[in-house]
Amino acid sequence: MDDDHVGGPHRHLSRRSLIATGALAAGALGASAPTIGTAFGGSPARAAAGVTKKITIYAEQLPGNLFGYGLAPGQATVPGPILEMYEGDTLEITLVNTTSQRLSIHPHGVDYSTESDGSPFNASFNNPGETRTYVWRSHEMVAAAGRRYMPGSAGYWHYHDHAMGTDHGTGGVAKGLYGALIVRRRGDILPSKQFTAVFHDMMINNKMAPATPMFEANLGERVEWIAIGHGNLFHTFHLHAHRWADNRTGMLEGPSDPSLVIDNKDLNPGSSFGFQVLAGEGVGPGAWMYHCHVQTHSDGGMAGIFLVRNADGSMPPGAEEAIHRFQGHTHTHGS
Ligand SMILES: [Cu+2]
Repeated sequence: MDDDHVGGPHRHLSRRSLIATGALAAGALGASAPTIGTAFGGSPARAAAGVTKKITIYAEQLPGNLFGYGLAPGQATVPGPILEMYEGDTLEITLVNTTSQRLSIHPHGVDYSTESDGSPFNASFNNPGETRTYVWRSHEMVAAAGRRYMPGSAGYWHYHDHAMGTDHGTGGVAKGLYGALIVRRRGDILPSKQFTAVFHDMMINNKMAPATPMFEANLGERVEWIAIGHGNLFHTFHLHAHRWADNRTGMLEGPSDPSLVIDNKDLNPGSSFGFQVLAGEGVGPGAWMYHCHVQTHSDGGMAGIFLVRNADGSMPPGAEEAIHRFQGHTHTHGS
């Protein structure tokens, strides 16, 4: 994955993905990984054969009473960087707390010890100014006795603070300490662009329309969305003119894949999902909306634009006008 084309030129879309070249190399070697499946009758499950990737994340205070995670000093964003690993990989995160607040980083979906839990309950957090290492492990699907398959770690997950404000990180989450965590299965198709949309209270990525992110892609580009819910409200994520399969990847495995095809999905606090679409497939370029489908929420500012440009990157007819209408649109900012 190339950082340069993840996110595009707009600052609020800036993302840095963390697919390590080492992880990609390990993926290429996956076919020769030791299998434990034969012991259970030739299952496709494999033992973990991953790599350990070490990264440093800086938690910083941002303008507007926000906080963010970043991969370098001064680079913190809301949401934080998209963190990625392959099943079997380990992510060793050195979290540098540059703030005057107690905080941590707590993942969903992966394996960790109590020391890496990120909760004050387990005395696992960074005091102000403190640096602490958190270790996130992951594993592949394994076959257990009786031919039942125990799930691997692959999924569209997320991470967030679990220590600022309260023992649950309520203050840190409210102020932007959250981001997407993707665990891929070896062989998964990689996207060319990635968007994180966090529905949190009455905001998307801690912003209300028309300041919500405008996600941009060219016609036909393979775009990956990661949707995350936070806060205290029930939300539904809806994307105009695109649809996906309600399964792990958002893609159908074949013509008879029974996965439901949807264009709207519940996005409740703590939940997350992801999917890939080909931008504008079957519908063409244009300024398409994404929004919360709880009506008072979309009216209140939980809406944004998915701008699908022409394949050559030029603006399609009507898109500028639609964007201007959106930006001049009045939102009730009610709840
Ligand atoms: Cu909502």
